[in-house]
Amino acid sequence: MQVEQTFIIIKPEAVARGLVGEILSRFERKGLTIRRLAVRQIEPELAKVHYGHHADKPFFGELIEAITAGPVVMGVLEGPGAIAHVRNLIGATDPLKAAPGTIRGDFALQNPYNMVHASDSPETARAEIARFFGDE
Ligand code: 3AN
Repeated sequence: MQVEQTFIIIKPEAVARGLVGEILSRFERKGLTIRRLAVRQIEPELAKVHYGHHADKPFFGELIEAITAGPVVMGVLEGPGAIAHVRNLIGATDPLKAAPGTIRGDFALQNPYNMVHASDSPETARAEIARFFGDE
């Protein structure tokens, strides 16, 4: 399997609830390697670029507010098939549909507070790593 890098954001609600260690530990236990990790406050301008594909949705404002509500922990995880493995570990977008045992299934009740963002394709992963870590 192809070794890949994927980009994650542990969202403000997860940081506020003290779940950073729990979430990172699930990725590490799976066998993924943490290549980059940073605590950051995402500015609204950057959030709007990150979620640009949702700009026309009724929940866009709420989504930007949620992701900028406080510090996040963002990172790059690496491993064979990392993009799909991380999507499996976080679960479905809607916490109501996310299976128990996944991060969203275990810790989230409703959108936009679904705890974690993760890239959904190699193209998105490359773009998001460049967007958030490109200047380092
Ligand atoms: P994912 O994060 O699983 O890739 P996307 O890209 O469809 O899913 O959605 C981006 C973010 O938008 C989700 N993480 C979630 O926080 C939020 N979101 C998606 N659908 C809704 C909704 N119906 N109401 C509020 N927020 C939503």
